[in-house]
Amino acid sequence: MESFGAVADDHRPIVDFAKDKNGIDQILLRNSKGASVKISLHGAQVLSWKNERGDELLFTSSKTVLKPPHPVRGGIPICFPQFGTRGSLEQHGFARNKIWVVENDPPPLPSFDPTEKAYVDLVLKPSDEDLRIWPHSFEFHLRVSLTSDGNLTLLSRVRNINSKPFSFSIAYHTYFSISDISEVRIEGLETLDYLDNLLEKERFTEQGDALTFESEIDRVYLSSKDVVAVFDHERKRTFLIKKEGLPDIVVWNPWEKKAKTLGDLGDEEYKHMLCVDGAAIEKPITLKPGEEWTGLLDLSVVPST
Ligand code: TA6
Repeated sequence: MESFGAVADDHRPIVDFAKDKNGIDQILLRNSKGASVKISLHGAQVLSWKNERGDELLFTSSKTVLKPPHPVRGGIPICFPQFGTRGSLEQHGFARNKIWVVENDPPPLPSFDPTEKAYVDLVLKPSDEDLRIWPHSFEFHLRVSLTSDGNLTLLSRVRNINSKPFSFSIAYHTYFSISDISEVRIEGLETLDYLDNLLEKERFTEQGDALTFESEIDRVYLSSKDVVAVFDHERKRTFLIKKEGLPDIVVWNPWEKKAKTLGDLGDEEYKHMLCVDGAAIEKPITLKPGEEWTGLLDLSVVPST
């Protein structure tokens, strides 16, 4: 398993590198208060996000397969260039099953203050095989940051590298660790329309109060506000999901019956996870040659009663 060496001193964030048991590079970000984020180059998948007390904030199944081409059942798999299944692409696209590359000289980002964040820049460019499956020349630049306050941010830039125009959908399939699905509610989705994946993507309208959970849920909420809150009553903590360029929110919990069909999820583990994903699904993003899309996902945790 990986072991990271450097120790954050009182003044600067740390970026450290190691390899997992399959020899795949992982990056560990740490801030001066002791919070941390771990990312695998396999899929540029965030595997862990811990607060300064060392509490794990993301869910990872005890039965996950930590070996490509399987995406890890947990953390934050990046679903690109599509969410769901359509055409020749695999479920949720190929980006989460590819090895990304650390980028030392990314395209410049305005008004970014490196002194107050631990961050790593990763990039995915299509292989010849990818171009056969999805014939569009793109670059996906991803900056994963851990702020001095312990927020986890994913800043994505997808660029059309002089290919013909193409469209993509995207979702950051975020598995939040929760005390129990019966203790959780989501605020910020009230009165929104949603597509119900359990009912052939039929369109419905959410009622006027917070979303709670009594059974399997698999929905794409449309044109949501740029802040959504996930309250965990038992743990007295609230996840805040802030986003830009990501109009939709996916909410997914497989519940008992579906959980039993997932070989990489424990039968009872559905109780301790909830996916609430910043996404752009209903209206895929179209890029002309040379155009670039930017999306930001900013996750934080605040105490709540
Ligand atoms: O809406 C979320 C969803 O599409 C569910 O239908 C379920 O398939 C989930 O993603 C997990 O997908 P995965 O390919 O990671 O097993």
